[in-house]
This record gives sequence, C-alpha cells and structure tokens, in this order.
Amino acid sequence: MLMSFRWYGNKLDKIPLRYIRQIPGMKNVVSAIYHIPVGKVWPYEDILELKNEIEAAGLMFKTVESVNVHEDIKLGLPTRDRYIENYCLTLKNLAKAGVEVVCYNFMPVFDWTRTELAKTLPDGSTALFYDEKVIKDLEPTKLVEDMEKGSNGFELPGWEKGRLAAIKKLFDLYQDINEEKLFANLKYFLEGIIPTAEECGIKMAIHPDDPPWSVFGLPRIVTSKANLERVVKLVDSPANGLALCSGSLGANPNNNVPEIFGHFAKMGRLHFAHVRNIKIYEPGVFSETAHKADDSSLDMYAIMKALYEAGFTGPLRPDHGRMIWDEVGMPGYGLYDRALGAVYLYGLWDSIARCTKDAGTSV
Ligand SMILES: [Mn+2]
Repeated sequence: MLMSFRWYGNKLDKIPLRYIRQIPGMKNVVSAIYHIPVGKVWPYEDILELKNEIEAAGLMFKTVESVNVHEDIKLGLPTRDRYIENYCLTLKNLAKAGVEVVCYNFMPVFDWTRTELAKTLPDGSTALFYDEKVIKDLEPTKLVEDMEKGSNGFELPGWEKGRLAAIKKLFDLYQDINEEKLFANLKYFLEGIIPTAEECGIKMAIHPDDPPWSVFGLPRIVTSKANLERVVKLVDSPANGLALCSGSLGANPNNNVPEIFGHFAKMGRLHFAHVRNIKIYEPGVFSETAHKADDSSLDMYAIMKALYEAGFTGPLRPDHGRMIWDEVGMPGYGLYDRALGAVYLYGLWDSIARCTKDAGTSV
C-alpha cells in the first residue's frame, strides 16, 4: 500500500507540499495538470515540471487523478475519436514521466454531487452533505450556482466553470443516452485507450459514481459490484481497472464495501483506493464524517483488512475530509482532517500487518 494525498498544484492548492511530507507515512502525491482544457493533450514538459516539484519535496508522483474524459466520448459523438487519440497521447506522456496509475470517471455532466458543502456536524466541524429530497426539487443550474457559492473561492475538482457552462445543451444531448448506451460508450472508450495503456504500463482506474445512483435523471453506471464486474470485463485486461472509493460506493447500503474492495483487489483489478467514512441518516441522505466516527456507517478496519489480505500494493488515499480547527480551504480538501484520516488508515494498516502471523514488520 502506497499512502497518498491529493494535491491540486501550487496555483490552486494552498497546502504546501512540505506540510504533506510531514504527515506520518505519507509517500505519494496524487495530482493532475489543471490548466489544460478537457480533451487536450497534457504536454510532457508540464508533467515533468509537476513531477520535479513533488520529488523535490521528498514525495513520489505515481498517481494521476483525474484525466477527465471529454463529454463527446461519454455521449458517443463522432468527434470522440479525436479526443480518444488525445487521451492516448496524454497517457504516453504520463508514463514517460513515471506515472503508473491514472484515475478517471465516466459520470455524465456532473462529477461528485452534494447539496451542501459545509453541513455542521454535532462536534462543530463541517462536512459535505447530500440529500436526495433537495436534489429532486432543484434545477441543475441552481446546483451549479450553489456549488460555486459554497466553494470558498476555490475551483472544485470536477466542477470547472468551462465544463459546466453549456449545461442546458448537455442535458438535451443526454436525452437519448440510457445506461446501456453509456456502457457501450465506455466500452468504445476503453477499446480505444487500453492497448496504449498496456503498451506504456499505465493502469487505468475508473472511480465509482458519487453518489452511486442516477442524479437529475442522468444515467450512472459505475454504481454496484455487478456493474463494476461488467466494467472490468468490457475490455478484459489488467490495465482496465478500478479506483474504488468507500464513501462513494458506501452511500448505497446495499454495497458491501469491504467485500467489494477485497474482491477486486484479489482479482488484480483494484489499482487505487479512496478510503473515507460517511453517515447515512436515511436512504439517499448522508454526510461525510471523520474516518473513525462512532456513529458512522462504514467499517474502516474491515476495508483496510480486506485490502491487506488481498495483498493490495497500490496507492491509497484518505478522501474528502471535514473542515476542522477553523481551517478555510477547498471543501473536502483541507489539510487537517485528511491528515488525521491518513494517519488513522496508516495505523490500521500497521496494526493489521503486525497482527498477521507471517508479518514481523509493519507497513
Ligand atoms: Mn473518491
């Protein structure tokens, strides 16, 4: 397991790399090139500059999150071939710079969706919150406005302004896309990129939809064990893998998160793990919580144990954190609570390793 931390680069992220380096057990930075629009090739020089900066801080840069997929690919438009070609060129440049895992998602229009970015929890911290009842009465454009307003002036990952400007037009284009068509478009994309990924040694890792159900009537397919199984078989290659996220999958209580993590890790298709907790209040209503919260819904120990027992060696990161100690930061991506999360996960892993009879050493 390679303990990792997401960082948005020195222009967007206010957390210095040297702070990340000081989190016990932290080894790897998960980042991306943010100034290149979706669909364009990431220049090798820019990737190299990012890698050099991260390595100068004593950390590794082995994991990218995300190389976003152009909407034309998800829609299956004729223009998709050009974007798939560009995606392959980006993968080659990333591999040349030593990147091993590339995370992406295949959610139409919206990335991760929440109805509140700073819901106050009983302990006075704030966290991301989702209420299906609120979404039902909300216009998609209003949601975009609310997300922007609540972002503390940061551009939220997946909610980039340019990408969402044409939201009404996008909804029209998705009228004819159901889950089956979206699966077919994902297959076409994977058939286009996986040979290149194999060739250059990149492991592709699709992130589950968050939350794992349809939002605003748009189709969502990366939602359950059965669908994840289908995704890895669309192109049956070890390069076609998953970035499982406990908080995303866990919002649906029918998903047995430790079992799903263990299953795909044993299969060799789990290339990246996001581990965080949530509390489900009622179906479709949840908030994010501390990694260890007494009344939260997911069992962090069981998830880490499943990964350990499957021999998972890939990058693992704490995901969204709460805002604590008056920190002002990008919602979900402050320093303090994610650092606590990382250390909690690291401690679990260390304990599991020491309690395993054949292991005399820790992490
Ligand atoms: Mn995640």
